[in-house]
Amino acid sequence: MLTVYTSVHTLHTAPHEFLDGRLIPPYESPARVDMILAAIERVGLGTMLPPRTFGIAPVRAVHAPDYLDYFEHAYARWVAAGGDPSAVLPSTLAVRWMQRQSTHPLVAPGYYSYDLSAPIVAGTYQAARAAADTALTGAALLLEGHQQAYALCRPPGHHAGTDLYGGYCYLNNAAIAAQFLCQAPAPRRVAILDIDFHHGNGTQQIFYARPDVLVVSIHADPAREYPFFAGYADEQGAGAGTGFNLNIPLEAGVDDVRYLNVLEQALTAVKAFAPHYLVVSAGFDTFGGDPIGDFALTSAIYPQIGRRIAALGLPTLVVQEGGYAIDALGENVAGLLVGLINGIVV
Ligand code: SP5
Ligand code: ZN
Repeated sequence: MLTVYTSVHTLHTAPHEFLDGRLIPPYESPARVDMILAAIERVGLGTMLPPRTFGIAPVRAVHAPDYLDYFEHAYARWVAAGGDPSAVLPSTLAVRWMQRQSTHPLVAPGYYSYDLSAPIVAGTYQAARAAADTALTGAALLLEGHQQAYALCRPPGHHAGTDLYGGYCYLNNAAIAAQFLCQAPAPRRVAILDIDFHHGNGTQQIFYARPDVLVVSIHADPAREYPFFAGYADEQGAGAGTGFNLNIPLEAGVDDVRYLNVLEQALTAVKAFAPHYLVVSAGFDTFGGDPIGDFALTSAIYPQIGRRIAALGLPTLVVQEGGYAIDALGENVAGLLVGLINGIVV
């Protein structure tokens, strides 16, 4: 499996996050990547490539210019204005009938983010850009004829929308890669399958009115789990995109048998769309041991998920999203990748 990776992700290390009123150590940490790298080496999964640099254009194809300008300069401007140097985190959020713009360095974070779990530190922008380049490199490998690639992205991306960040996500790596695949060389249909425990609200928003990108997400019912305010089954797309967004919200305690059943349903929708490319937003917080998930999947399921995805026979880019059971994360990721390799139809 061609794996795209760079150590630039270490420039992003959040000092903390807020959860249920408590300031706690971040679940999303650089150690996650160390575990994944170690497992990939252990299993001997093959070639590791550094990302190429694509510049800002493919990022701008997904995210708003004012959002990118804010994000690039957020930390320096925050510190210069007297914000705590440990990280950018807003005190006031723009919600519902209070959505006027503010460019004040201490206030803009509350306009561009929607929760208190995505702090910005000095290297966050650079790390997020490197993660986007990592996903784009994986997409380029598909365009060059490779059947599969794995983008070891960090920070993750699927909660980031066109102009909004949160949930440990700043730039939507999977969406940026999918958009890149849509355009080159001719118009193409791309399916995104999101198997992170949490609904991919950012990805949904980015492609909600688009008929050329199918978004399918299997996740914890938002009535009970993050991101709470999106991810219901009746969110099916808008305008020309109606029918091209499929949410499959699930109950707590989902086990391997139940999950594979639901996966079949998701894969049937992907197949019916007949995409040219598949992008998988791969989160591993579906694992039973995950500290912030409530599914009951075992490590044995990930190779089976990989096999079934590969059986679609589509050029497939796997983009790393969540997964916080650090001790099992490497095994689970490697399991998915091994399943993908073994499932290739010849
Ligand atoms: C990329 C990704 O997986 N982001 C997830 C962000 C989730 N942040 C909020 C977590 C809420 C957890 N609540 C349940 C705690 C159970 N002990
Ligand atoms: Zn997640």
